[in-house]
Amino acid sequence: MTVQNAIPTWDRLLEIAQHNTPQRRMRRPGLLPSTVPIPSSLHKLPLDTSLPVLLYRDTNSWCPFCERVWFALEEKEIPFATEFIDLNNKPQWYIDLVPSTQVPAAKIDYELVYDSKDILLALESRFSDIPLLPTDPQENAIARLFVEDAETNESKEVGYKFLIKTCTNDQELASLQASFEAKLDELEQALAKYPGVYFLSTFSLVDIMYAPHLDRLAASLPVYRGYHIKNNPRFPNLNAWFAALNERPAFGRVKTDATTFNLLLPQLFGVKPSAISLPLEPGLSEVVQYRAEAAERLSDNHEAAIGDILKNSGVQTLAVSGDVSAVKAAIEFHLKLLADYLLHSERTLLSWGCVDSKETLDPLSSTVGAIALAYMRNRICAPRDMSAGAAVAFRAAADKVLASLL
Ligand SMILES: N[C@@H](CCC(=O)N[C@@H](CS)C(=O)NCC(=O)O)C(=O)O
Repeated sequence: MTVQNAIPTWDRLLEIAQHNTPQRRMRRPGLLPSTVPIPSSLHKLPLDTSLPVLLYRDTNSWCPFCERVWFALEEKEIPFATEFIDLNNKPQWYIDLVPSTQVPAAKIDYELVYDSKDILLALESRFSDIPLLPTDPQENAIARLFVEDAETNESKEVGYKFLIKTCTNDQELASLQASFEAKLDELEQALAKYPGVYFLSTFSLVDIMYAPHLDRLAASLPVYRGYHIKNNPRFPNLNAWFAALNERPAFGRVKTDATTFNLLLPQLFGVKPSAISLPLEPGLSEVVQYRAEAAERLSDNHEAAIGDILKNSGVQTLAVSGDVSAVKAAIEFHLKLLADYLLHSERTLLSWGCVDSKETLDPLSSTVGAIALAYMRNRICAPRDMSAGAAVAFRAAADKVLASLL
């Protein structure tokens, strides 16, 4: 039996993957992004009912302010539609519609609101079934001050400065670090004010205000500055807060994975990582549901993925006499191998190791496969293409299959 025959068809891979994960996306043929996550509360509304919220957000799902709003919509189980705005080429109608011209903006019952904090507060006023601010008037007033403080206390600005500012000497860098640590100390104290792990006695808008920014800083500071917030004994409350956030299904749907953000930083800010490798978050790569979600995305989207690899990874140069058919077949074969590995783990690699050696050792196929897998590993962007957990599983599996080729 050859490897080609041993690996199931795309349809079969998709079927097995969908059996193991409830995650689904809506396709948007010809548009960017090519899929959109289905809001987890969409089923609450009868079909053909107009959705109460329209969220305008960035095409690549990188914006931390948009993440705040999406997080709240998921927590509050509000069904919503999304309109994507290309920030590199904003449509004139958006510039005319939104005074700041920034994302996020939202229409809540057809009324425009913009600026993430104002959108969060507007959602709170309109949708009270699952409140994210205390109902007691006195506590509510304090909570609103905390929300305001999260916006104005400069913790995120000082954090990003430490992350990306070009420093001319060690002293300057040490001073940026000290300023950020002072901000984190303040947050440590703020987290200690109420019982429990959150900023208030229950999860609230205050947590949502901080989550996307602190999550990005915690992911990137180790790679770009060798500085750790997570597992740092100076910040026990922040660490308990991160752990609790990561248990929330809504955060799992909206957050980005560390690699997405770390790969993006040089492009966004021209910075260079100081760490040699970008470590994957431990623990997530073996979660069956995340592996299945990654396989589902790949199987469902394999034609676009193959087209993207052919066009943008450089493999076309390996085509013999301009005929790309063998290159294309090799890409497809290795992507199927990856999907199969995500679904069946070691069984895939075992079959890989004991099959027809001629096929296994075809150097053109292996070289194309290695390029395709390496390209896709870093091309995946969470949560644009799949959830953060699935992205980690995808990258870890691509690394494993790549290693098996070598
Ligand atoms: N204060 C705003 C900030 C929003 C913001 O900075 N959005 C960025 C994307 S992360 C943006 O739209 N950038 C494009 C631009 O400024 O033209 C909020 O909280 O919503």
